[in-house]
Amino acid sequence: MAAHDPRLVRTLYRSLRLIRRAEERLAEIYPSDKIKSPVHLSIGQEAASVGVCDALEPDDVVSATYRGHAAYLAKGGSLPAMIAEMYGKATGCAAGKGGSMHLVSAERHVIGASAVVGTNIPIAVGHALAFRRQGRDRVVVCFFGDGATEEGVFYESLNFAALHRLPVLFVCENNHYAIHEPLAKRWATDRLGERVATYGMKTHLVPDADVFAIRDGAAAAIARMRAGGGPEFMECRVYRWREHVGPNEDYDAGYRSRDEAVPWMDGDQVARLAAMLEADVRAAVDAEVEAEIDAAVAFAETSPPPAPDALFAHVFAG
Ligand SMILES: Cc1ncc(C[n+]2csc(CCOP(=O)(O)OP(=O)(O)O)c2C)c(N)n1
Ligand SMILES: [Mg+2]
Repeated sequence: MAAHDPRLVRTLYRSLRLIRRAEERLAEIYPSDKIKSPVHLSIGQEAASVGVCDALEPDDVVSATYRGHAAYLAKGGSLPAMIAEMYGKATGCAAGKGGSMHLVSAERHVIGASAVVGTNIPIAVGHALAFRRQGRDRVVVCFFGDGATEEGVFYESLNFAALHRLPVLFVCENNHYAIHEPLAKRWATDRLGERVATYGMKTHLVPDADVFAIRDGAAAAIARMRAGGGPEFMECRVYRWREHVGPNEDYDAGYRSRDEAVPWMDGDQVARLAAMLEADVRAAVDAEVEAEIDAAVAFAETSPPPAPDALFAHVFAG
């Protein structure tokens, strides 16, 4: 296999490592009750967001879910604003009103997320329709989970996007579970790409969370989309290492075993890319990441809470 460009390895590693370490820190902080919202961690799943977002231009749009820390950060969303948001502070990316499930970054074109499964999909398609009508070559990436593919609106959105050849890359982060329900109890076949292909779009499967395969697949799809090739679909199989919601592991909860997780942990992309770097490069990245996280936590801790009258801003009724 050809060696990967060391600059690319460094870039992807930095993003993977930042997301991993930020979420590990959030998990440590969580029991203190400083974080005022539920947290759905992406630990173990980071490669999907990092690989895809590396293939995007700054102006491209990302639409994520309530499990959205990784996509928000991979697209360049501010870490201090993310942690402040989780603390419910005025400096949060949604002014402290949304919490972990509603990350947003207008500057980085991360559109507002929703806790309602599947609802970001038609909104992402709407953005792609707007770009098409404006004659712009910006693209939209829409992230969602395997459970979201069971929502009717997923299929309506595929159909509409394919019919109008809209520039949207649908990315399913298939972590094999919707809360505690495994795929085998939900789908008669796991051939998701084949189902999607019948709507008239190219589909891709990355079965092992390989961040380079995800990045290269996304880059090729996005280049075709910019040239008017219409939507594409990518399934990234990943594994959620922690509980569905919250900071802990839950291998004793009765719905899965640690044995199932072991091959995914052995294939961890953060460790894989760390091992590809020269020791001094890796140490420098790690130190930068820790300093960035320390500063972001300090920012959240010292930021003011929203003023009481902020309750009446951004509401429909006066
Ligand atoms: C429309 C809707 N139905 C049910 C729920 C409850 N719910 C929250 S997360 C979730 C699981 C979704 O699984 P998946 O799409 O695979 O995403 P994951 O949490 O695995 O990232 C469900 C059913 C919801 N939030 N919205
Ligand atoms: Mg899932």
